[in-house]
Amino acid sequence: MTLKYSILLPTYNEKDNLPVIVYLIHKYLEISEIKYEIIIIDDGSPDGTLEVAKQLETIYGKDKILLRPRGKKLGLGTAYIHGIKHATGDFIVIMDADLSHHPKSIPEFIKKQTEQDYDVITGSRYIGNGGVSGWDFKRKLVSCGANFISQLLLRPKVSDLTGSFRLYKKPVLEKLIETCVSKGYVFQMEMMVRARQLNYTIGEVPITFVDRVYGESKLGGSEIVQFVKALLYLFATT
Ligand SMILES: Nc1nc2c(ncn2[C@@H]2O[C@H](COP(=O)(O)OP(=O)(O)OP(=O)(O)O)[C@@H](O)[C@H]2O)c(=O)[nH]1
Ligand SMILES: *[C@@H]1O[C@H](CO)[C@@H](O)[C@H](O)[C@H]1NC(C)=O
Ligand SMILES: [Mg+2]
Repeated sequence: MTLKYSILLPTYNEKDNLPVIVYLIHKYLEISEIKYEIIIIDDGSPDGTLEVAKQLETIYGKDKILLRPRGKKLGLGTAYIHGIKHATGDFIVIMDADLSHHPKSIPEFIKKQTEQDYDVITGSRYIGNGGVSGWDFKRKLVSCGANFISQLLLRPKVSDLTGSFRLYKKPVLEKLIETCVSKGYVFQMEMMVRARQLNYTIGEVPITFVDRVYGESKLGGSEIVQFVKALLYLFATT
């Protein structure tokens, strides 16, 4: 039996990025002979992302591209939950659609997963030849700082806590989502902390994170305050 991988792509105003990311996923997974489906969860993007997605559905076929749109912007956390409900794969890959996460890593995640039958594989900017590209000093400082403090407080033995490029066994992801309480930025971090608590095995693969080309970054003061609050909450309750 061939294993199937469901790739969740949540989108909000990604009309320029979506055709590129879908093409790259197709390219890298076809050459590795990996069976997959792409689930696009668009939240009523005003830029017409859904129209672009419909064209992609025609090009690649309804078995490869599944459109599961929602009427309005309801947030990333619930977008994943919505996507998982429609996933038919044995594994779920979660990634951003803005080209920050390169699809060439997916076959590497899969290879790593099969090595020791890991429950979760996480992309890491902080091991091996992983890294970031296109970030200014402030963004690097905030990201490294957030990761460092989280490591110190939570000790999860995962080098990149705040990343969001990951592969999960489907039942493991369902269990983790059920267990997690937080929303927003800290959600990814809590997933790793809970995974450790539940004794799931986690493998790491180095990735290079590339800053989005189109659109502004949303990381501001209020996100940082929110992050610290949520971090302290996790620290106090786990
Ligand atoms: N469906 C859905 N997708 C979203 C929502 N918010 C963000 N996304 C998508 O989730 C992914 C990650 O969001 P980004 O906006 O890139 O967040 P980020 O990487 O922290 O910030 P940037 O610096 O702007 O890249 C992208 O593919 C977005 O299009 C939402 O409310 N609903
Ligand atoms: C995880 O493993 C530890 C140590 O072996 C054990 O004490 C704990 O009960 C386990 N937790 C779960 C949820 O299985
Ligand atoms: Mg992004």
